[in-house]
Amino acid sequence: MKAQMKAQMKVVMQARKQGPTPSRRVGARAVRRVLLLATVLFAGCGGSGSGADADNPLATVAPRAAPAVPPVAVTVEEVTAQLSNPWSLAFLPDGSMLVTEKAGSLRRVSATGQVSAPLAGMPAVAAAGQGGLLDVVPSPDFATNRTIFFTFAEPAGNGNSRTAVGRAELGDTAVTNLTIIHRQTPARPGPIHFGSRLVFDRAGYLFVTLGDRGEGDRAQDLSTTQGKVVRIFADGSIPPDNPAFAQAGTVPGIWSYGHRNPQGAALNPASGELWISEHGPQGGDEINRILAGRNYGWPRITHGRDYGSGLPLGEGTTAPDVEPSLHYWVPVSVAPAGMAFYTGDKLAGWQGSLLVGTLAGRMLVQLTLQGDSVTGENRHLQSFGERFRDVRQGPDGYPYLLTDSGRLLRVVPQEGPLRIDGGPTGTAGDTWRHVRLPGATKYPGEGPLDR
Ligand SMILES: [Ca+2]
Repeated sequence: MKAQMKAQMKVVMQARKQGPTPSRRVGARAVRRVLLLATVLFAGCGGSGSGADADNPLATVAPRAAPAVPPVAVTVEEVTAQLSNPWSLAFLPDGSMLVTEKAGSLRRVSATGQVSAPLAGMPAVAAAGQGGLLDVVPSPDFATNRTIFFTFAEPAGNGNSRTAVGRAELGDTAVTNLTIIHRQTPARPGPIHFGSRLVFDRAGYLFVTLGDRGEGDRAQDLSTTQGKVVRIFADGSIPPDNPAFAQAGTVPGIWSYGHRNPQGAALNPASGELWISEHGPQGGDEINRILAGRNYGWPRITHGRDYGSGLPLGEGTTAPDVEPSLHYWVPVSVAPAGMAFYTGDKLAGWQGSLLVGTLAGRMLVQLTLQGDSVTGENRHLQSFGERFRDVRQGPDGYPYLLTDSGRLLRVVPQEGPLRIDGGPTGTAGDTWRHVRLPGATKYPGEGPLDR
């Protein structure tokens, strides 16, 4: 009974960290420029330790060098606020967008912010907790085949559900020729840790990130696809050149394992390799470079702690057979969600960065990179109080964001005077920006980030 209560408490706490916030619909608004609030630049704050220190997890944070070019301060323009728990954003060749809403609707959004009615022909989804209609991406050949791919929590009877990958042809008001090309195994009860992101690589392989469904040990068990990244062809078949594993009973399709709940993924434009974000437990959120056949550790090897008790989990933070994360957050979870590599030139100092939306952290994280190394972390848009669910680069070269509150936002340079000593105390309409003082751990009056 005690164990059951503890398990329920874990689910509640995880849902609190990663789950939805109530949707909010506001009256119709035209596209308008909204200088909602200031930005926060976080440069050069530094954990400088090397090696693990169990009593001071911050000491394990890799040094964060200040970027050579201080990144430009940013604010946002609101494209629309008419969405309900949007989860994923996909740009189409004509400049319009597809947006999934977690309750099950797929909508088209025009470049000027007009939101369509839900498209007909989409499957029923298990919309509860973290489950529902999740990712959407166009086919690499969309211009000729009008095909889209999406993930969703699929009802599987007896209160069970599983992450599934659908493929369909996109019309003006409906999708047609729906096929389910991949299903996570097995279906499980409970509304948590579905993953799930879809990424095509340059050769046309399709990566699917799959969560552990709240059963961490299954992430190390290759007889299930819980806590795995799988690689399939666009018709759902398994590529013959996927990695081979020694473990008996391995199910087909596995590309990598030991993942907890990867809710962000993108193809690195420099290397062509898959990178993902994943939620840790209490602390230990990660950015990972995904290599064929590798073990990413969960729940054996993690920087995260047990929910509630704060006790260390597993065997430690490193192991010879486990691929270390490129970047991780301790002791407080930022809850990383959708992410995108920024290749545009609209934001000075941002080109070549990895942009990561965060939920509990309520900020846009900009990770500066050198090759496959993370060299710095800048934190933006903290004053908005928004949970940033997805990040994509638009065809106009600006980053676009989805928020759990129902907004689609475009990130643009911040104009106006610089104010060095500010904290996140501004209100909508502020025209100044905040800069975190070098070395400061937080602003005077700034609350904890795990809200
Ligand atoms: Ca890991």
